[in-house]
Formats: sequence, C-alpha cells, structure tokens
Amino acid sequence: MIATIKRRTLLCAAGAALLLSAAAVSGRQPNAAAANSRQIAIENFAFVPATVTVTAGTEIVWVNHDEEPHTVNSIDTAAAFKSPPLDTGDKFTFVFSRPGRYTYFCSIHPHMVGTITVK
Ligand SMILES: [Cu+2]
Repeated sequence: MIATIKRRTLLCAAGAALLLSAAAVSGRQPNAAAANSRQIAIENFAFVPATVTVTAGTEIVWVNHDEEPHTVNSIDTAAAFKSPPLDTGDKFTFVFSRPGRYTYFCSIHPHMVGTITVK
C-alpha cells in the first residue's frame, strides 16, 4: 500500500518535471505576451505555409495534423528552437523577438523545411 502511494508520488513528480521541461523547450515566456500569433500547419509532410513573414514579437504556433510525428528544429543559431516529437494534434510555440530570417526543418524528415522572416 505504502509502496503504491510512493510510486504514485514519484510518477506525479516525473510528470511535473516533463511539463516543466516542455515549457522550457517551447520557448514561451510567461510574462511576455506575444503581440501577434500565427499558426503553421504541419500536414502531408510539409509546413503550411512554408514561408511566413511576421513582425518582431510574433508567436508562431505549429500544429501537427499528420498521423506521423514531426519536429520543428531551427537551423540558425540566432533563434535556437527545438521541439520534441509532435504527435497528431500536438502544438509547439516559439516567440520570434528579433528581426531576421530563420530556417527550420523536421529532424525526422529533413526534407521538410520552412522559413520565418521577422521584420
Ligand atoms: Cu516530419
């Protein structure tokens, strides 16, 4: 009985740690509200639209509509972001605060490429 409770507590702690690391990975800044938000769909092994132009401070939300897992990984180091594998319906958010041109790809299917231009 006690062993069961301890195990549950451990599982909860592990769950909380996962949530925390997911928040860190997403690049979300809790106190900094994004000026704008844009969605990019991941469907049929492509980022749609593949090319997006936004103003600085815009939050990009990628949503995986495929049945396959995908990731969103930056190529440039100026804005480094790396999502965990996204399952169907999963989202990944990153706020682009500085102007520039950011290319990213899916690490599982490297032919999937997209570009964010921040003005
Ligand atoms: Cu992919």
